[in-house]
Amino acid sequence: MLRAPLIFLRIGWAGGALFNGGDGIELDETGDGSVKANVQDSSFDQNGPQDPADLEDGFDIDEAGDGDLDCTLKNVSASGNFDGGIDLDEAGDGKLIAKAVGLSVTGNEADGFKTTEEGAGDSKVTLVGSRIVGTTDNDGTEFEQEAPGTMTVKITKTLIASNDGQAVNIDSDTTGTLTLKKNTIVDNEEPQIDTPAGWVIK
Ligand SMILES: [Ca+2]
Ligand SMILES: [Ca+2]
Ligand SMILES: [Ca+2]
Ligand SMILES: [Ca+2]
Repeated sequence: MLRAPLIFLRIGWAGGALFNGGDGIELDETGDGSVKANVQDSSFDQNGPQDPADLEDGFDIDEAGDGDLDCTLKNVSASGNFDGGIDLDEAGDGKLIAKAVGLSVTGNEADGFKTTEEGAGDSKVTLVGSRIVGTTDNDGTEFEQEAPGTMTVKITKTLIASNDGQAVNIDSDTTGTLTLKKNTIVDNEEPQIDTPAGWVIK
């Protein structure tokens, strides 16, 4: 039996990508396999100005077809990018798992931290001890989920402040649970927490 291929991305020890014209990191996977990313102590700042009609992100992973996207970020910075800070997309069959601890996302133009799950599969997002501050033209965080599947978002000990949009924008056509504990959520431009009808907020 053939095993589905796996792309394993590992960046650490003061790695990263700074001051690039395009994305800091862009990884597009389109086959049957999964993407597993483990990134720590790295910075993806000030990227993306090259094409004014298509500005780009600090850290951008797209997974498509069968397979999962599983991304862990520890002590990562994605700030001052000309589009979004962190942008994780899973499509087709498979689930999205995103965990960020000590993430610092400041002064990006678009969403600071965004995840998207499409097609069959669940979505689980965990954000701990992080700073999501000062987007200039979009939400602090945005989490998207498409049926079928369920979604769990848990945000703990995180500052979400002064973003030019919503603090937490959940766009889901399925049920889900948002858990918020010990966060500071202040001075965002639009109503600060936005969840779909029927969601459970703890
Ligand atoms: Ca795939
Ligand atoms: Ca997939
Ligand atoms: Ca999926
Ligand atoms: Ca789904």
